[in-house]
Amino acid sequence: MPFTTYSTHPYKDQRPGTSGLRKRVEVFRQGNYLKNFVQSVIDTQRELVGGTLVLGGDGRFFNREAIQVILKMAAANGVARVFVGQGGLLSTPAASCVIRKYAAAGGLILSASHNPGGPDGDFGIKYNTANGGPAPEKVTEAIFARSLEIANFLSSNAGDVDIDTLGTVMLDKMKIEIIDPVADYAELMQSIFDFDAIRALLAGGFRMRFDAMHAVTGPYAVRIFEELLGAPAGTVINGQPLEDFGGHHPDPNLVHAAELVAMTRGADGVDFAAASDGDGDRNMILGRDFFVTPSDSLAVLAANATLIPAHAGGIPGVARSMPTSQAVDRVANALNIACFETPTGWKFFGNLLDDGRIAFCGEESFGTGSSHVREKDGLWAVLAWLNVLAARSQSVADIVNQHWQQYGRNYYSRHDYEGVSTKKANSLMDALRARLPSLPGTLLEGVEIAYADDFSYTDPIDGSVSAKQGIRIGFADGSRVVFRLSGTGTVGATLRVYLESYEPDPTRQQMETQSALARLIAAAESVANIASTIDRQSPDVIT
Ligand code: VG1
Ligand code: CO
Repeated sequence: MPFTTYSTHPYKDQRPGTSGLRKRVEVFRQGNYLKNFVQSVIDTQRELVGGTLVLGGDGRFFNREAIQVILKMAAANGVARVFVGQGGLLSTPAASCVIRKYAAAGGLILSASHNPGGPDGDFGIKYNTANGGPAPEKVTEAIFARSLEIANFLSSNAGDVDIDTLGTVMLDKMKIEIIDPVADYAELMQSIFDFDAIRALLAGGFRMRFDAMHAVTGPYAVRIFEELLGAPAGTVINGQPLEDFGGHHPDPNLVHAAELVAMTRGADGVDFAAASDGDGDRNMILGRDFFVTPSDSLAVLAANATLIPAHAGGIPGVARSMPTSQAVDRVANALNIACFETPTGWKFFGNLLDDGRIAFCGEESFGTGSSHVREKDGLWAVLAWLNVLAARSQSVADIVNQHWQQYGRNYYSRHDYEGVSTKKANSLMDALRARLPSLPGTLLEGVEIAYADDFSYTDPIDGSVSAKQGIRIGFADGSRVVFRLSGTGTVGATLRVYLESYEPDPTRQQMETQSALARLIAAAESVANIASTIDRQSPDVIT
């Protein structure tokens, strides 16, 4: 017998959320938790049998162990070939690139994204389909349903595989190709951007830093920025992937990338700085003394798309997740191209990208990307900005300020209340839902509510409907407050309150964001009674 069967324990709480299955490491290590998920994927995604699987992760604690488990299960289940990133590494966008390039049936990506790692941190796994994108809801629902009923799984008795040496090895009858995790991705980037122009920019005294946050993008950034584009050694900081990310949150925002932000301050500040998250799909963009919000970043890149060689002929359309600011809508309107509003989560962009309706898309949560892969892509966003900066020979601040003058500024902020009791968070949302029909036409903090709804999305390509995606309250002056609960947290519930106002007048575009949004912050409190319902006086994180 080439393999053994074991009994499994179905875990009823493992429904994959916004972005795959995410739990504490200790949960993944208990019993057959990981194996149950993997067998459920193989049982429901039958194209894997006799097909090709892509496998890699962000290098966090348990990554290497999980890869060995998955390889043995893939072999016993009849997967024909697996591409594994050397050392078990593949960033999320690179995995998407490799799935597409080698026409794999799908991929398993090991990451809990920006959540902390280490033995006491989080682990995660997600399945991407043949288009390179996150599994759509009908696939994740099928995997979940299967996980509740499976009684056994298949695993080879073979020993561990050396995943650190490039080349081909066999595991029973399955072929394993250990690939350079960077090569295919770097080649794709060179086919999109003007590397010569960026090389000239970096050779001309322009100073940049990239913070890999001890996560997966380190090797990618060193190869692309320092080796291919000639940036000086030291341009990439925290470039060594570590199992616990050096004890930090690999989350590229103003709080967790404070060291990088400090490098952009004052007369000695660098011209450009950027950071990426655990699995390399998020990005933060900074200029000297300047933070570009992710919503503005998407709008600016869309407005400047034709400066990027791959998009010189223009883009067909753009998309943003519902809570993302409407800055990009104004650009789409001016360019007379399509603009789609989708639920939170990259999977909702997949059909629009596959169908050629959009080329750029983004989320307020530091996610930006394009049609080159089916995941958001941190380094793509950084290269897109470098390409625009090289073509325009202006500072980051000048480019964004000019953008606001032309299109108006969408002041934007997200307030997160973390680790809230699930019961209280649900009761806040339920109470709001109950009030929705009575809100339109009433005044809140002196401004009339134009509409109030629970966002529902009908996919224009396959007609699938995703309901209850977050509560939108829109005001007559174009401002908005959005309420939704996170689908990626691992402790209690996280309430996210998204605030946005529009300012067309250039003389009022230089306010501090929280002051500019003060009226909306008060409106959010008065409509949802946040403080009393969830027992919190102020948000835990403001971005
Ligand atoms: C968060 C973000 C969402 C993003 C998701 C996955 O989800 O808000 O925009 O798509 O994380 O990001 P939630 O449900 O917690 O709000 V990540 O970088 O997996 O990769
Ligand atoms: Co991520």
